[in-house]
Amino acid sequence: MVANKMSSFLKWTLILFSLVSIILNIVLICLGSSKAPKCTRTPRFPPKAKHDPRSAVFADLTREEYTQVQDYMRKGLGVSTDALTEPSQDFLFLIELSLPKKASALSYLDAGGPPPTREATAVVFHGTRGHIKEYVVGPLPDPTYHRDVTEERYGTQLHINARTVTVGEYHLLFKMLDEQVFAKLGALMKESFDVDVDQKDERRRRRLNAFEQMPRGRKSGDRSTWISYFRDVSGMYIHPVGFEVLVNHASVNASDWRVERLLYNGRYFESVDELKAKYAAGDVSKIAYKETPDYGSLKPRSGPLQVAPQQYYAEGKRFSVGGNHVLYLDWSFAFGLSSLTGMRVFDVRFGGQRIAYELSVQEAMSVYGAVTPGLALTKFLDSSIGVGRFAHELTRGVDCPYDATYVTTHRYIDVAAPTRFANSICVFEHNVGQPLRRHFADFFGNSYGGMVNSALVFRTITAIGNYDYLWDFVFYQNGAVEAKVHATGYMSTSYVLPGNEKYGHQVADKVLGNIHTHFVSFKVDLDVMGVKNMFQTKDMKYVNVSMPWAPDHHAMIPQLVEKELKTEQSHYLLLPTWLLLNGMLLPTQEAALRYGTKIPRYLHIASNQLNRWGNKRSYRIQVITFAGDPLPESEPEERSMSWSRYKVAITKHKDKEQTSSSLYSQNNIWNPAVDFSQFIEDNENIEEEDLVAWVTAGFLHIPHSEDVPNTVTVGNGGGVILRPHNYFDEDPSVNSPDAVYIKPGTEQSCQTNRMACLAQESCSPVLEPFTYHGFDGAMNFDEF
Ligand SMILES: [Cu+2]
Repeated sequence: MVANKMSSFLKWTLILFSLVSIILNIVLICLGSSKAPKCTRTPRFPPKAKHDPRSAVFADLTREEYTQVQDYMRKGLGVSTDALTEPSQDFLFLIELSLPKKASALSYLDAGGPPPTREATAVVFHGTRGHIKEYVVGPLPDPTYHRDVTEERYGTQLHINARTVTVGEYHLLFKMLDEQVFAKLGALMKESFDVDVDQKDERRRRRLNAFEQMPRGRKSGDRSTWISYFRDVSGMYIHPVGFEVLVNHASVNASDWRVERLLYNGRYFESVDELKAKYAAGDVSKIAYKETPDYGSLKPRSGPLQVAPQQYYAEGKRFSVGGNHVLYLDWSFAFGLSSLTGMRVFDVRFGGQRIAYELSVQEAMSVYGAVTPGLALTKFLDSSIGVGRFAHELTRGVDCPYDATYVTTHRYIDVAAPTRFANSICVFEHNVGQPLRRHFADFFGNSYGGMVNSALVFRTITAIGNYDYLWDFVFYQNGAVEAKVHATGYMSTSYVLPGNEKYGHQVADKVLGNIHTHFVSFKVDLDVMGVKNMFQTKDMKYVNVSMPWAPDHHAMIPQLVEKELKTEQSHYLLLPTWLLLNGMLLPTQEAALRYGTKIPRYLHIASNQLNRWGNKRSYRIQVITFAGDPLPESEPEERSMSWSRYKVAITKHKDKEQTSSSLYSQNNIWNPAVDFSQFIEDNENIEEEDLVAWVTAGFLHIPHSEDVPNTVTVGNGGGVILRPHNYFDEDPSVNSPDAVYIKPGTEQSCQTNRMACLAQESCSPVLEPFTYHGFDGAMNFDEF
């Protein structure tokens, strides 16, 4: 009985305790949440300006517009839009926005002129006729005309072999290699690479993956490609197996294609049959298959632990994305993402005043060194594959801050229908982790004044084959804007063979990380107080000066050296070198500043308008680069990358000179459709003209073991900062509401220091759920 009573007492005590505990928990949670309410999603203050719908003139085509142009081209020209169209047919490869002429865009934006006609560029690979055509199709949204602009844009016809290798051509190439190479080398494949060519079940068949060398041959019209093979594991690019095949696919008819050469374990063979016979006869040093560790995998080797710090918007976002127009504090700009050239912004304004008409990526190029054919002659020009084409979804909290604004884009390149790339651009404001400016007044009149460096980042990341490029445009509150690139992803590697050690470092068993350069071309069309600008340089020199108060005392004192450069290139470049070498001519100034020459440290696009202090208002072009040497001009491929000769080259703006490179440069590298050096050959006057600065930045990459599995972004980048220089009368960030000022006695006041009240005002972030659709637009050759 007693025991029973005791147990009932215990039961009720426990129930009571549980109830009290639940109520206490609810109270505590409520108290907690009242302390930290959810952060507002709506901005505390509306943007200073309104979105400008006219920025739509720079907007990429919508999905509907792509479809309209596709329909028009299919019906009007009878071109195929099938993804597996063969090279011998006529294939609609690309549809892109055709940019408006600058004069008509400016008339529309600034002078109330009519909107420029919205048009698309359509690229057709006319396999039936042996050439490539670029058409302008318009007006959008309901096209009624098309015009062949090939000759107008490039001054030449484009041979069909200047085309990018399409999915349709790859499909045929892989089929041919399966039939003519792999099927015939069963024993070698099994013993050397554990590849079972007879396995009928595709999903169970172990295979090798292909990666190509470019350019494809030695002269115009060639289309012979060395294909290197890699293990079919994650991070295939760092698993070369020592097997490479040279395929001639110059004919548009796949039946004419043939294997011209093979490389196996460092030895060359004329044909598959020769390799097969010599292998069977034991006349070949064999590669014995060995299971390799999965060192290229990006699977975490430890589970998630404590989350890294997160930034959130305590009072809503201070920027706004409306259509393709962005507003951020004093900044505004329009944006686009070209399949070919990548990220670009237009009509960039600070305080309502246009600073740049266009700031864009043009090309990403690299030159490799190796002993193996797969990388020995490799010069990649990524815009021929598409610098912006592979902008897949950005991962929240990794590729961009979790709570960034994400923009979905559409593209039409080598597809059957426009492709949607969800969340492929991100925009965010963040604290870059250092003050923009600050001073602590110690000795007299104690005070502290400072301002956080909170800047807007506009980003996309494009995974072009092995490498992933981060493209950032950063807008700072002092009126500076930065364009930069960082490389990550997998480096290209080759199989370790004798003599290869000159070309890099070994990074895994039989794997060499090969030396290469990264060069990136940016177009910087600054308009400083209008389009009439000049190019100025500034630097320093030490001058032996006598001191005014003691004339016999001389000292070397640094002085400012200012110059205005009046023509696109110097006259001396047009004269024989011996004149220069003999010192008979002093080089005059040139606005095409070659790498390897002494370049003034300050480069400016300036206006004749003066600031309050009588100085020419200007923007400085500060190039951040660790580029390797440009390819010697004696090389026949150099003309395709002649932009990379110059750290900065200034040209007079021309609509015809829209890009420094072209879609056709890679596959006709010896006779390119665009040779940048010709932009400056006419040596035009650049005084009081509309100027464009073409900037080359990059880095020399000597791969090392820490490039496994991935090259990291830290230190692997380059870019250009455009900084106001006598443009304003003082630093415009003095007007920023982020500025903080503290005097003795005001340490706790929030009047000029929001930080003092942050602890009381804190809120908990409202986050979007995590989603990922990155695989939606991915290429997958397994499916063909
Ligand atoms: Cu690299």
